[in-house]
Amino acid sequence: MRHASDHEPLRMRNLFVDVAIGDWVVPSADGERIGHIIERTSAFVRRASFEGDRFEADALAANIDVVFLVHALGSPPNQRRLERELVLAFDSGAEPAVLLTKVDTVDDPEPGRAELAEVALGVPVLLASGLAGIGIEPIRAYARGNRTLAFLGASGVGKSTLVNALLDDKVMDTAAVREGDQRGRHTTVTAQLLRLPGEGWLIDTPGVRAVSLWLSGDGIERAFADVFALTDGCRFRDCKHDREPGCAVQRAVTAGDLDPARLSSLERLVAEEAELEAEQERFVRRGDRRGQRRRR
Ligand SMILES: Nc1nc2c(ncn2[C@@H]2O[C@H](COP(=O)(O)OP(=O)(O)OP(=O)(O)O)[C@@H](O)[C@H]2O)c(=O)[nH]1
Ligand SMILES: [Mg+2]
Ligand SMILES: [Zn+2]
Repeated sequence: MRHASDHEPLRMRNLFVDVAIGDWVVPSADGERIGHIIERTSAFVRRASFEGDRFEADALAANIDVVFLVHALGSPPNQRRLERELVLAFDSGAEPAVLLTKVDTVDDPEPGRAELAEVALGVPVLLASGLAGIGIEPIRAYARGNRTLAFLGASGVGKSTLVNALLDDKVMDTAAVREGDQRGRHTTVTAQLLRLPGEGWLIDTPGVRAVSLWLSGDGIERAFADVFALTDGCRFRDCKHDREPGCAVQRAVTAGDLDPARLSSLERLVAEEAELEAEQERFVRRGDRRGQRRRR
């Protein structure tokens, strides 16, 4: 059995096998291909792309224990992006945490932290700076018990800089973000699994622009537990939370207890998920028909 992080096995990537960083693979008898992938304990999976009618999953990391959703302080807090990431993180089977980097770039991290913590219910929010060496130990503590951590986030938020701080070594290349919009330059191009000093493993991933949903388990329900809790108070069981009388969700919006943007975000994600499920059904049916034709 070999770990997909060793560069050699990664080159065995065969067609139609979706092998991700962190996967354990069994080589074929001739050692040329991947025989099979050991069942994953967790995986952070997004939809491969927005466009086209291709129904494809993209596993960003597998067999992780803790997935850190990395955002940079100093850039405008992006609640909508974090919500999507949390859905995928809850569905991954790993434990989610939010990691706010570049704490050295702001006078007061509190406003940015509070805004993101608002949508990260029951999820720890850590502050750190890879460059200034702040908040490194608490991250390392998550690796105790030889656990595997993974960093996920947009390009330029400072994932690799943190990796270097955690490893006490410049293992990963980093590059300056663009002036003005703080966008990264996609410096990290392949995911890497690295050994942490002492114990544990760390996966650095290339920054991803789009976080499209993949088929969800209870990720949406968990990421939006506050809104789902409200729906219990709606008068009608089939309430659409739109203009029905006695809607507890709309009541919360009116009272200022629920951000209408968060509600729209939830609706968008539910719709995206429904579309994905419908697409999958079409895909399965097409597959069935093809199978039947072959049998005739
Ligand atoms: N001031 C400050 N700058 C940081 C910090 N962390 C990273 N940076 C800078 O932000 C830029 C991008 O950092 P990277 O670590 O390469 O970002 P990344 O998330 O790995 O980006 P990709 O590999 O493109 O996904 C670099 O210029 C870093 O020096 C920090 O804590 N404070
Ligand atoms: Mg990087
Ligand atoms: Zn309602």
